[in-house]
Amino acid sequence: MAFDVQEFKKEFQKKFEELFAYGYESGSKTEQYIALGDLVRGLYSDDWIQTVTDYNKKKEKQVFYFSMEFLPGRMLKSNLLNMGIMDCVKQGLEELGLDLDEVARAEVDPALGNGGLGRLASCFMDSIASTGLAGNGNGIRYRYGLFKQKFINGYQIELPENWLRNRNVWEVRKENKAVIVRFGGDVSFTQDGDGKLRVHHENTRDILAVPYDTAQIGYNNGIINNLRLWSAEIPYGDEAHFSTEEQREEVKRITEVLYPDDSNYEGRLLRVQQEYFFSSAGVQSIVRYFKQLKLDWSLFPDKIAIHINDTHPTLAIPELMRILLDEEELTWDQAWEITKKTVSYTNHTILQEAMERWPETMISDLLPRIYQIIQEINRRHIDKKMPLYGEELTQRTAIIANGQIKMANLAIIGSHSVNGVAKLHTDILMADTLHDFYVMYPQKFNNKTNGITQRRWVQIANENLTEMLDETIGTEWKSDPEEIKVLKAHRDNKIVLDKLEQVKLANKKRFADYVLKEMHIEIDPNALFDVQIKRLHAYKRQLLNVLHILDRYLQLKDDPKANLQKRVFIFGAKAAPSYYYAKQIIKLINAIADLVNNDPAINDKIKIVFVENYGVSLAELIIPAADISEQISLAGKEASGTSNMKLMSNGAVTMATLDGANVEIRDNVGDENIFIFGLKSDEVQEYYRNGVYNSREIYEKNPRLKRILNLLIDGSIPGVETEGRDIFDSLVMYNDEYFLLKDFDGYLQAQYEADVAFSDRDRWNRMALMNIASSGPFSSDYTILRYADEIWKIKPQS
Ligand code: RUG
Repeated sequence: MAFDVQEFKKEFQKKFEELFAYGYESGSKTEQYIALGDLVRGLYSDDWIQTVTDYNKKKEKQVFYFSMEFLPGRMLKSNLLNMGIMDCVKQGLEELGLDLDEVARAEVDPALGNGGLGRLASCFMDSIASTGLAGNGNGIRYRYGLFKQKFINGYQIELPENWLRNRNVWEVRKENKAVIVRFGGDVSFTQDGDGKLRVHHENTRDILAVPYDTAQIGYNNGIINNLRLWSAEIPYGDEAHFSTEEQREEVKRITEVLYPDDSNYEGRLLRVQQEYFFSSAGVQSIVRYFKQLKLDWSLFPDKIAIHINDTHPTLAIPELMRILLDEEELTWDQAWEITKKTVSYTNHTILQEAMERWPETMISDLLPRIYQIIQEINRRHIDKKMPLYGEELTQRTAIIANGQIKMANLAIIGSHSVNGVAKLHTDILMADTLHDFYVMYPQKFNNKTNGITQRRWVQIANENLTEMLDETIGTEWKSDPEEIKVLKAHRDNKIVLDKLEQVKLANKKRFADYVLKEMHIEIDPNALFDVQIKRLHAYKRQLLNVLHILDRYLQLKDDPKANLQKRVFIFGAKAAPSYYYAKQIIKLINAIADLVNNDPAINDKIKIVFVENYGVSLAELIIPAADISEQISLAGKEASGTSNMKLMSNGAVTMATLDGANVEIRDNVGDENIFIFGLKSDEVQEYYRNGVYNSREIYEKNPRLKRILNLLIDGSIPGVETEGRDIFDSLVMYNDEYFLLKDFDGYLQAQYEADVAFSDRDRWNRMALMNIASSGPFSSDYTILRYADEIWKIKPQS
C-alpha cells in the first residue's frame, strides 16, 4: 500500500482532532492508539470492499472457519505489517514525537480464547488471508474474554477482563446482517395437499444475533477477509417479550463470557446455548449468501466449506440440515449429501474429559427441532452401519447413548474430513481414540500438523532477530518461510553466531526490564532462560519442571559452589477456575519462587518468575527471550502444541518428550539440536494397559527423588501445607497419573546436558541457529494451504 510519511502525519493529526477535538500532543496513549487504529481502518476499507466484491463476482468457493475461540492478540502492528506500512507509520509517529510501540501497547489484547486452540484459529485467519484464500472466521463476540489472572498470596484470583472498555477500533457492527436464533418452543408437523410434510416451530424464544466484522488483512497482497463475531441482543420490536430484568439478562448472558476452560467442560447449559447461537447465526448468514448466487442447491458444497474447530461448533451440522429441510424443503438425502460434503472437522484432543457430551434432555428442551434431526441422523447411521459392522462396533459409534449426545460422533458422521493436529496425534486417533470410526470411514481421516505465523511470532515479536535475518539471508523468508533454511549455511560462521547471541541478549534484557518493573524481581540476562508457557494442566507437567528446580535447589543448599548453570525459570499459565489441582500447582510454584528467590545461599543461581496474566502479548515478550523451551507433557497427551513452534522459531532449544508436534520438530531439527527424554507414547499406552506402574516404589527406591518429594510435606516450603500434601499424595500415593516420577531421571539427565551445551557458547548459538533455520515448515501458511488443497478444495486467488 503506497503511503507517504508526510501524508501520514497530516492524516493522523487530522483524524485525532476530528475524534477528540484537541491536538494529539495532549492526548493519552489510548487516544493516540484509537486515532491511529481508526485511520488505519479507513486505509484498508477499499481493499476490504474490493475483496468481497471480487469473491461475489467470481462466485469463488469460500471457507468459513467456525471457532468458539479466537486469540488475535493486539492487531495494530499486525495490520501495519501486513499492509506494508509499518516503517512509514513508525517514522511518521517518530517525527511527531511518538513511539509506535508505546502507542501499540495501549491496545487491549482481546483474550477471546483459552490457549492453543484459539491462537491457532487466529494464526489460521492470518494465513488464510496471506496465502490469498477466500476464507472467513465465525465466532462469538464475548463481552468478557478469558479472566484476568492476579496472584494474591501466591493464589490465582480471577478478575473480569473488560476488553471493550475503550473502543474496539477494528470491529464494524453490521446491524443489517443480523439474524434470529431460536431456542425452545414446540415442534409440530402438518401434511400439505401435495403430501409434503411441513414443520412448524412455534413459541420459540428468539434472540437477535448481531455480527461484528473485523478485517483479516493478507500480507502484502491486497486481500482482506472477514472475521465475523456474533453478539446476542433483544430483537428490535420484540422488547415486549423481554419485559423483565431476568429475561433481558438471559439474552445478555449468551455472549457475556468465554467459558474459561479448554479441557474440562462443565457449566453446561449456557455453553450449549453459546455453541448453538454462533453456529446457527453463522450457517444462516452463509445460506443467505449462497442464495444470492442463485445456484442450484446441489452446488452448495462447491461454493462453501464449513470447518468446525473442535466439536464446539458441531451443531452447525444439524442446523444446516434444519435449514435445508425445513426452510428450503430439500429431501433428507439431498440435505445430508450437501451437509456432509460441506463440513469438515478438526479434533484437538484425546483426553476423554475434553470430549463434549450433552445430556439428551438438555438438547431436547433447548433445541427441540435440532434434537429431532440429531435423532434421525443417529437412527439412519445405526441402520446403515449395523449390517456392515455388527451391533457392538456400531453402537459404540452411536451419537446418542445412555442419555447423552456425543458431539465428536456427530462431527465425524456429519462431515467428510476428520483431522488431527500432529502426526502422532492423528495416529493415536486412528489407532485408538477414534478407531471405530477409522474402521468405518478410513477415507475421512487425515493429518494436518499445526503451524504458527512467523509474521506475528518473529517479525512483530522479535524485531531484532528479523533485522539480523534480513541482513544475513535476505528477506525471502518473510514471504516464503521455508526459505529460512538458507540460514543453515551460516551454522559455523562465528560472526553470525555472535550476532545471534547479541539478539538473544537484547531480548532477554527487554524481558528482564519488564520483570524488574512489574514484579520487582531482578534477573540476570546472562543466565539461561528456561521457559514453560501454556495452560496449567496436569498432563502438561509443569510439576516435572518444579521437581527439577527443587533438585537444583537442594544441590545448591548442599554445596553453594555446586557447578550449575545459572538459570531463570519462567512460567506463564492460567488454570481453569474450577480446576483445583492446577490452582494448587500455581500456588506451589509461587511459594517455591518466594523461597528460592530470597534465599541468600542460592545466590541468584536460580530465579523463578511466574508472570501474571499470561496471554498473547506477554508471549510476544517472553518467547524471543527464551533459551530453553519446555515441552514436557506425557507422551501421547498433548495433541500438538504450538508454543513449541513459536519458541523454536525464536531460537530456543526444545527440551521435550516425544509428544505432539515435538516429534516433527525433532525430525526437522535433528537429534543434536534438541533434548529428548522420557517415555514414548506406546510405552505409556503399555503402562496403562498392563497396570504395573507403581509410583510409590519409584519414590522408595530413588533417594534423590524421595528427598525432593519430601520437601512438599516436611514444611521446607512455607505456606503450602495443604497444596504440598495434596500434590505429594497425587504423585506418590495415588500412582502419579502422568508418570512424572518415571520420567524424572531422564529429565534431569537432559537438563544436565543442556547445562553443558549452554556453557559452550558457540555450540549453543549453533543449536539456536539450527532451530530457527529449521522452523520454516511449521509456518501456518503451509498448514493452511494443505487444508485448502486437501480438505476445503479451494485455491489461492490469482
Ligand atoms: O491441547 C491442544 C494443543 O495440543 C493443540 O496444540 C491446540 C491447537 O490444536 O489445541 C489444544 N486444545 C485442545 N485446546 N483445547 C483442546 C480441547 O478440546
